[in-house]
Amino acid sequence: MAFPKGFFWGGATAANQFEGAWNVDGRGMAMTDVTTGGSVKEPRMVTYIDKDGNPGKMPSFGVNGQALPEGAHYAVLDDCLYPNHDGIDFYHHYKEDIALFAEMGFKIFRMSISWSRLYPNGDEETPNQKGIEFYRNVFTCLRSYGIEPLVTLWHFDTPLYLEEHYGGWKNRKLIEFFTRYVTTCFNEYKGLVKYWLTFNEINNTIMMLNIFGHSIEDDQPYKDAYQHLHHQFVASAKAVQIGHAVDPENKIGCMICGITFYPATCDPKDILANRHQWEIGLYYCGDVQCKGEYGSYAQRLWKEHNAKPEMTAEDLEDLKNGTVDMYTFSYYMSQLVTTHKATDMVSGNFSAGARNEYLQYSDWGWATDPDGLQYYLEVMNDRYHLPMMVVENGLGAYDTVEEDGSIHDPFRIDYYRQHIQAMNRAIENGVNLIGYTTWGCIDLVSAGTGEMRKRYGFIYVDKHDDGTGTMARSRKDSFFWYKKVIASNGEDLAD
Ligand code: BGP
Repeated sequence: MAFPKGFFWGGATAANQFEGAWNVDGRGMAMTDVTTGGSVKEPRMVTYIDKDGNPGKMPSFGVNGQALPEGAHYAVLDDCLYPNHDGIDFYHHYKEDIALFAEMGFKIFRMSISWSRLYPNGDEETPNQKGIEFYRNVFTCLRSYGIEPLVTLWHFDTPLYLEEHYGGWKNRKLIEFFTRYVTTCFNEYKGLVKYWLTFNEINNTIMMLNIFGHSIEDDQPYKDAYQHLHHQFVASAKAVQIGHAVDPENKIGCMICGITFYPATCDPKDILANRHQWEIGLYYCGDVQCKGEYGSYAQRLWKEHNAKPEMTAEDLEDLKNGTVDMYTFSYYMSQLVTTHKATDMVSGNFSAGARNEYLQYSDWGWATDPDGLQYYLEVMNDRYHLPMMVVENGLGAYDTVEEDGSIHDPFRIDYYRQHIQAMNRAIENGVNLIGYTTWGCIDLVSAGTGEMRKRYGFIYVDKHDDGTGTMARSRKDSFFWYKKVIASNGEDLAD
C-alpha cells in the first residue's frame, strides 16, 4: 500500500453535533440550539417567538443564519426537541471517548471549538475562561495519548446573538469578532494544537444555493451569499496570518465540501454546465483560499446575479497574504449535472440531481462512489499543489444492537475499504495526501437531519431520536477493523 509513513489516520466530529452541554459553564447559543430534529423527508425547523409573542417554526435551510419574520426572535420552545442540546455529551464523556480513540490507534482527532463557548454572544471583549479550560483539558488529554488534535475554528456555529443582532456573516463586523476569537484560540492553545481548519465546508453557502430550490432568477440570495463568503474569506485569511504569527509551526487549512460532479450525458452543453458547477461549487472558494485571489470566472458568476460584493484593497491584500497551508475537504458522494430534463431524480438530505445508474445510494440518498474520491483528489492535487487531507468521509446508516450487545456493520467496513483503496490509488498517482479522518467516528447528531439514527460511528452511542438513551458507548465490528487498518498503515483491509 502507498500510505506514507506518519499518515494521519483518525476520526472527525464537530462541537455542536456531539458536545451537548449547550447551556453549561457560560456557553452562549448557536443556530443549532434553536433547530429541531428532522428526517430525510421532514426538514429540521428553526424555532422563534414572533412579534406578537406567538411561537413559530420555519424550515431550516442549510447551516447559515436565515432571516426571521419581522420583529421575531429565535427561541427554544417548550414542546420541541432539540437534539444538539445534549448531542452525545462529549463534554462530560471526553476522557472515556478519547481513551476509545486511542484504543483504535488514532493518530489525529478532528474536533471543533464552539465559538459561543469562548465568546457567548460573539462580540465580547474577553473570553469565557470556563470554555477555554474545557478545550485545554481535551487537547491535553489527546496529547497524553499521542493523538494530534485537528481543530476546526468554525463548524456551522456562529453565535446566535451575532446572527440575530448583526445579521450574521453578511455583516463585515463579523470579521473583527472572528479575528478576536481565533486570536484567543491560537494564543491559548499554542503548543497543544498545530493543525487548524478555518471554516468547515465554506463553499456550502454558494454550492447548496446553486443546487437547491432557490429560483435562479432571484438574485438576492446569491448577492447575500457572495458578500457573506467574501467576509469569511477575509476572516479566514486573517486567521491564517494570525496563526502563523503566533506559532510558525501552525498548519492551517481550508475545508471544502467536496462533491465530485459529472456531466450526465456527453452533450457538450452538459460538459460545460458541469465545468461551471465545479467553478461555482468547488473552485470559487478553494481558489481564493489556496491561491489568494478570486478566479477569473468570478466576474461571470457575479454578473449572472447582478452581484457586486463589496471589498476593499486591503481585503485583497489580506487574501494574498493569508493563503492556506493545506487543502482539506469532506467527501461523501458524487452528483450528476445535466441541462436536460432528468426523469429519475435523487432526493435526499443535501443530495440532488439526476440518478446515476452505475452507483448505489444510501438510505439518505447519498451516492457511494469511491472512484469519485480518487477523481476529486487527483483534480485538486493538480490545481493547488498542497498537502491534502480527507477530513470527512463515511456512511450514515441504521445500526442494530444484537441481544448480546454486539453491533455488526459490514456495510460500513465495506464502504471504508473501498474509499481507502481509492485514496491509495490517488497516492500512487502522485497525490500528496497526508491524512484521513472519518466522519462521526463516534455516533453523533446528523447535521442535515438532526437524527441520531443516521449513524456513522465505529463507536455506538445509546442515544435516540426521542431523546432517550443512557449515553453508554460500545464498540461496533468496524471499531476492531479500523484498529487493524491503522496498525498496518492501511495495508490490512481484510474483514
Ligand atoms: C458535512 C458536515 C458534517 C456532517 C456531515 C454528514 O456536511 O460538515 O457536520 O454532519 O456532513 O452530514 P449529515 O450529518 O447530514 O449526515
